[in-house]
Amino acid sequence: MWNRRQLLSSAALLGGASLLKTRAASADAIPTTPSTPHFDLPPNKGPFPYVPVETPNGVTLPWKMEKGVKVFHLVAEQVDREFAPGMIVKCWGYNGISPGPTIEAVEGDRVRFLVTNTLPERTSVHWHGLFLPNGMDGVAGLNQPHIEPGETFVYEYTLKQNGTFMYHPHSDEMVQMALGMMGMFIIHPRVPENPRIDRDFAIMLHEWFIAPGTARPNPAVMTDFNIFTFNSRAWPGTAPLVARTGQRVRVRIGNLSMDSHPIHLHGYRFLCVGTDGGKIVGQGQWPETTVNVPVGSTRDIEWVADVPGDWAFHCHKSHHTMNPMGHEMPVLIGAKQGDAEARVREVLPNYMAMGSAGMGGMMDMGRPKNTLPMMTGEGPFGPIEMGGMFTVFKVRDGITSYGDPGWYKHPPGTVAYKLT
Ligand SMILES: [Cu+2]
Repeated sequence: MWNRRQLLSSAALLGGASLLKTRAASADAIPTTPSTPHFDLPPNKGPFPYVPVETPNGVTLPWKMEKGVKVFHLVAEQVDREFAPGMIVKCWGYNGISPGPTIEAVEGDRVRFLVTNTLPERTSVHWHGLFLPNGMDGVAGLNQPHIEPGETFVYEYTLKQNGTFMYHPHSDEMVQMALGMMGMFIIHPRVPENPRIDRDFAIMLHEWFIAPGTARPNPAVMTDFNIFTFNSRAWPGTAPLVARTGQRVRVRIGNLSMDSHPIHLHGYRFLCVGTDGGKIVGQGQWPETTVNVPVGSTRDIEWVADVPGDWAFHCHKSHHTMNPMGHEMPVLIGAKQGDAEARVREVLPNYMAMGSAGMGGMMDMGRPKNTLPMMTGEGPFGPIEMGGMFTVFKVRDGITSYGDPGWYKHPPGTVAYKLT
């Protein structure tokens, strides 16, 4: 198997483009079809005493009531997750999906989680940010025995707070989280919120290293990741966030990756209204256009969608809106490359010299199978040249469905134009 250094040094040698030609053999066959999430309970039926949270590209965990207790079933298992068309990743997750289904409940609920482990190694579940009895906190070895393969453990406690929290393993945590085991845990307040939230989204951030041409994330990589995701989907695989003009929107963002992610919304300012430490009230809320979500934290942001359009929503670290590329290559911006490209092509027919005038035109230079283009996505005006942690907040007047409404149709005279 090619290691990262071999890929990168060959990239540097050939001005960067050769890594895209590298065939990396993987011990794991690349899956061809993604699995669909499965549950042993039917979907929860409303009406609920809250507006249900929407997990873009994800699902909500069903439950059933048993003598006043909300009973959930989480199955820790291996899953094939499509990050975007053309790339399926061999992850670990819960109930057929990574991130695991979003857990939704109400402050004061008594909740019981059956956790079944079908992984090849032991696991546990930690409930990040929750107030609970020490023996329910899920740190294997410290608070409970590990859940061995084939075993089912029971966690039960009463929800004593509201807000945005998370769940993840605390047993071989480094490997299991690198492979995608994590999920959001939303607790609604007992008293309905005022003003009411119309659109409530949950997004789990994550970053991965998946060598070009392979399908298994590499848990040993600590800093130089090459795939960045919202709910384990990378642009152009990320679903848009859709709202009707005038609606109050909240996005709950969780981060269990190895880096902070400054998440930016175009066209608006929002208020930071909560963390995994709880709600921020009144004067404590502050306006931003970018919210930094530190590792091991959640952030809730809220605003009123009063301006129609297609507004970009993305991580502001520019490499986090890219799909796989090598990072240790010489800079060729402004370099005179002469006939180098033609000469290299004599031995590597598909070689393309790395941009002397930038990389914008190099959207798709060909690549190993199961690997996304570095910058991609086609918009109404041409290539969008993005990847990774990028999606579009779509606001429309008078819509009656939250399905993708397509591209925004700009009123005449409101689009930047070429001077003639
Ligand atoms: Cu980021």
